[in-house]
Amino acid sequence: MATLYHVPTSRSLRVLWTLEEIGVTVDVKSLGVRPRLQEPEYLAINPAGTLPALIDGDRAIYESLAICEYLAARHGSELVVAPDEPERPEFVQWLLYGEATLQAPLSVMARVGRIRNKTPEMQAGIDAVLADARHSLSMRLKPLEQRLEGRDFLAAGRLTLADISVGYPLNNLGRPHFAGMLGPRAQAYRERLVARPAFQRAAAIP
Ligand SMILES: N[C@@H](CCC(=O)N[C@@H](CS)C(=O)NCC(=O)O)C(=O)O
Repeated sequence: MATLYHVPTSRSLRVLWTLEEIGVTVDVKSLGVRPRLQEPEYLAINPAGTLPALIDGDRAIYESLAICEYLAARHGSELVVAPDEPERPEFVQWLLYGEATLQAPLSVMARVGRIRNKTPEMQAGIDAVLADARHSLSMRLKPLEQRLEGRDFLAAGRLTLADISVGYPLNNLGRPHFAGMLGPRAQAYRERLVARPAFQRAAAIP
C-alpha cells in the first residue's frame, strides 16, 4: 500500500480529499509541521522537506496535484478530465491555477509571517510584501469569479481535481483575515466545496 506523508491543513489535504472522493485508502503518516525540515528521516524521503509526499513502491511523488492525479487516474476516477474530453484544456488550466496562481500569494504571506526577531526596518519591508501579496491575491481571484458564472464546477460540468486544487487555497481564504476578498460566486463555490462529506472527512484526519 502507498504511504502518504501528511500534516493537517497542509496541501496533503488535497490528496486526502481526493482519496475520500474516490473511496480509496493509503497508509497515512502524520508529521509535525516544523521539525520535519530538519529530520534526516523525512529528508531522505523528500529532500526538499515539503509536504505532501507519496511513496508507492520505488516511486516517490512530491507535488500535491501530481499525487492527486496519480491516485485518481490509477483508479479510473472521473476526477480526471480525459485528454479526449472537450474541456480537458480548461481542466488543466484550473488545476494549475489552484497552486501556481491562487496559492502563490498565500504562500508568500505564510512565509513572511514566520520571520522572527524583526527589526522595525524589517517589519516595514514585510508589511510591504504582505500588502503586495494581498493585492495580487485580489487580482488573481477575478478570473475565478468570472469562470463561476453559471457553473457549479470549474471544468467538464462535474467535480474534478481542478476543484480540489482550487478548493485548497479557497478553504484557507475562509479565515477572518481574508473576509470580504471572495466575490459572491467564489464564496458560494467555496461553501459548496467545504460542505462536501468527502472534504469534511479529509479535513478531520489528524
Ligand atoms: N507545490 C508543492 C508545494 C509544497 C509545499 O510548499 N508544501 C508546504 C506545506 S502545505 C511545505 O511543505 N512548506 C514547508 C516549506 O516550504 O518549508 C505541492 O503542491 O505539493
